[in-house]
Amino acid sequence: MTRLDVRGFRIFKDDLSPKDQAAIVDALRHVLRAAPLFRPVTPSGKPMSVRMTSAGKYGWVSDKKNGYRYDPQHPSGAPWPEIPNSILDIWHRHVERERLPDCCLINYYGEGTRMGLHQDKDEADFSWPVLSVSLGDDALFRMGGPARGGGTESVWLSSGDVVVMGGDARLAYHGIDRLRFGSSRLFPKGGRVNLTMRVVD
Ligand code: MD6
Ligand code: FE
Repeated sequence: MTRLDVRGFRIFKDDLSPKDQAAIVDALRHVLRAAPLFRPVTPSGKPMSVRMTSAGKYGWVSDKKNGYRYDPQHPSGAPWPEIPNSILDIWHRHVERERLPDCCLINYYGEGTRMGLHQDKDEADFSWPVLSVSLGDDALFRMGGPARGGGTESVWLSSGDVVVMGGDARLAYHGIDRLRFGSSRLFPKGGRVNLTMRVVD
């Protein structure tokens, strides 16, 4: 079985119409005003190349002193803004169990940005899926298995695509190798935004 057929990895190409995408971008402008993008630093002291912020009860943050974690506050000390309804609607459409996500992590990829292979494992309950929304430029998503060093497989994600990682895929290693910078017109200056919704507690 190939990696991308792993039970629990689901990709919905063009799940969001151009109109849906524009509405989400609009809602994100308000979120970014309340919670500006920042550059997290890994526990080993390296600044990440993506810039991030969050909405919801918790945001995902990292710095050298305290490492990777969920925090109820933006690094500025302000609480995170609420997750916009236009984004929660996507969760409700794909996740049957009745609970809202606690966090919508917002990742911004500029030209040359990548994200190394990682697992999402700072959450308490892996029976909840992580739902990801791609907006803007195409990105090459790579997925492996539950351990580092196994085989991997890649797929291009485009604006409006939704990925659900649950079940056996929930703890699979994954990352973004590169962008096709400027491939989308959604953001006038190019780039990609990836939203991931998570249940944290
Ligand atoms: C990205 N995505 O698409 C990075 N994590 O930019 C993720 O790291 C991710 O797509 C958990 C579940 C789905 C994802
Ligand atoms: Fe991830």
